[in-house]
Amino acid sequence: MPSSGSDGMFCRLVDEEDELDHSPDVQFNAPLRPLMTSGPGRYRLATICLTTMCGILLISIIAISAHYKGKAAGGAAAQDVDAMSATISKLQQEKADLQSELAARTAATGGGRHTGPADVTVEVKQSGPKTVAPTTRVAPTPFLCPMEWLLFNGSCYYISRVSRDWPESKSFCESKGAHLAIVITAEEQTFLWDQLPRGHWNAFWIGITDGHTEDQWIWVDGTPLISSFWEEGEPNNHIDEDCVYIVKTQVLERVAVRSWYDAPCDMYRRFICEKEMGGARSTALPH
Ligand SMILES: [Ca+2]
Ligand SMILES: [Ca+2]
Repeated sequence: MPSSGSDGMFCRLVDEEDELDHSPDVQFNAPLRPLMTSGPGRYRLATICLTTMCGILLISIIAISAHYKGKAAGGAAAQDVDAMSATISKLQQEKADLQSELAARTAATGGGRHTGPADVTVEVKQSGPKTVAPTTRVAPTPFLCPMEWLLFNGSCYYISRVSRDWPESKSFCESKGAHLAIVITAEEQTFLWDQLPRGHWNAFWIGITDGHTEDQWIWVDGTPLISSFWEEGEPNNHIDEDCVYIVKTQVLERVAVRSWYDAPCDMYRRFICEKEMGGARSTALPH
């Protein structure tokens, strides 16, 4: 039988199969063979079509996914670039700030030759009003003595290395803003005695004299002698002796509170200067 159109072929195939089931006839076997062989081909075609469509669909899905994935990745990368740019800008600003601070410190310290107080000044300028004022930090300490001066009970003492007569010793102390030592208490006397070196006849002028009226001892600040630390037999004005020194010899039995001697004022001896931290005393007796 001729075959034209798939619907006709399918209907005919069903009818002929029905006929074969109910009245088998060898005459129908020949025309049926081509129809039986054409069936699987049609399914194959449909399968190919579906497979192709699935393939296209799969490719489309993959392409779309890749597109959006790339887009998302691009967005993340853009965010990373923005963050890095912000970080770079911040670091550049910090670098500029540090360079400005370094320049200010260099200018304040005179090209970096000095440190200390100048650094404090820079810190105050940059920290604003909450920072402690520089005057608070650099205020002089009330009980500091000059170098080579000894501190005791609010006074600074200087023991000379050179020898002078009494007037020259007095002038030297005054040139230092001090005076020849005025010894009031046994503690002060003992302190000074302990600082003096021992020697054959180590003698040190202090600030008292009876040069104006014999045997009336007056300190260089104009106050009279009240407590004294004379050696036994002193003062004796033996050879017109109007000035006083402390003697410390090699004899260990000698003690601080018996160590004063009156002696001629033109003798060259070492001397002791004293400077009160409060500057209370002044020299009142020129000699
Ligand atoms: Ca005398
Ligand atoms: Ca004497």
